[in-house]
Amino acid sequence: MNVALLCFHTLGGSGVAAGELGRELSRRGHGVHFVGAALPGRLDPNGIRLHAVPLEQPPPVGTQAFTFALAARLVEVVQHERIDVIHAHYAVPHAAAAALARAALDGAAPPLVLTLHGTDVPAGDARGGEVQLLRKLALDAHAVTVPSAALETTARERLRLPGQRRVEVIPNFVDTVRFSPGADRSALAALFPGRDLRTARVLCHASNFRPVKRPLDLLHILARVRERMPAVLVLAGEGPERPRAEAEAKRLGLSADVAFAGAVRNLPPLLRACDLFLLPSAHESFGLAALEAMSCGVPVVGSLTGGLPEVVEDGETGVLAAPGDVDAMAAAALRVLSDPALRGRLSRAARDRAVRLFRAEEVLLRWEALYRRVVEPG
Ligand code: GMT
Repeated sequence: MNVALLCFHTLGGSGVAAGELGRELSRRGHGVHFVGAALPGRLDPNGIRLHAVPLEQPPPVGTQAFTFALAARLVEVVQHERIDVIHAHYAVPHAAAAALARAALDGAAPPLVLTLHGTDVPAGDARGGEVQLLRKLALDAHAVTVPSAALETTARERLRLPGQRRVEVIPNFVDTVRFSPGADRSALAALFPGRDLRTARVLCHASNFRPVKRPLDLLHILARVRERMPAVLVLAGEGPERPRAEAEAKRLGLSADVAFAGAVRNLPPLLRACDLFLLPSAHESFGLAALEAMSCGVPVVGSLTGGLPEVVEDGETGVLAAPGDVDAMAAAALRVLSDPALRGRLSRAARDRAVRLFRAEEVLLRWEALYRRVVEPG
């Protein structure tokens, strides 16, 4: 099958998920065509085509009209590459551009699969026009998917979707071979040069540092853990809240114990080197970073919110507490880090859950079945 994938290329869960999907589809012999500004951050171009659409469009299209340029490119890609299915990750701009392209292609338009990732579902107080547009996109798509049952409920409610509009839960997945457990801690050497970390516990977090990730909570958790045991924190990723996080680390006197690793392309060696993954977000529709940590055998302490409990089994593969409850998360982190038997049990269960429920090979079968269903309905 030839699949046109539209997604964000910047670091962030939806782009990572779409990139991993492209990689796996290509591995399985499908034609993979990304249409967008760039390939998703972590993806190697081997065997994968990028049909580039510069973010900055020259006049008269202008800088604000990326959606239009994306739709125009998609029309050409469909016409030249015998595309069987368009898969848009995130409603705006990707499904919006796909809908525009499909309108222009008319009878020759391939079916559209829309995957909602969470922050593209309108907030409870969103304007009526926005809800109406997103609702129309969801109703017109040939299939709508979400990564968690929690997001299905929210999407149905906020978009006022009728019962007959099927919304399929297809979880994000992880390459359990690449993201595997191991004892190698050498990835930490460059982050804490000259530091002997043999007795220190290593906490870790990866995200795009948006406010929803509550990055300051990470530092407050570390501060509490540090009162009881030597510990350091590795923060992977880039985003708008990073400067505030750096300032808070300094204010708390933690600068030497916090490493800002920036955008990390090769995450598994870093995850493997860590004892605990933190995800204290205000909200998560899934929590792909937590799944990748679990696949490396790293337990998770995070927020009891959205779809995260569908990934992290509370008490079995990590510990979840109310978003913002730093005391509870710090207490959980201390419990796990000071009890090797408990940490070992959570670690094994985390890896086991990732392999059992979220293995790339299994989830890919569901994507292939869904593509077949929309390409050859009935
Ligand atoms: O969490 C982010 O800031 C990135 C965001 C995105 O849209 O790229 O991630 C969302 O999609 C991911 C992939 O499905 C999920 O794992 C994240 O939980 C979800 N983020 C939120 O719901 C806040």
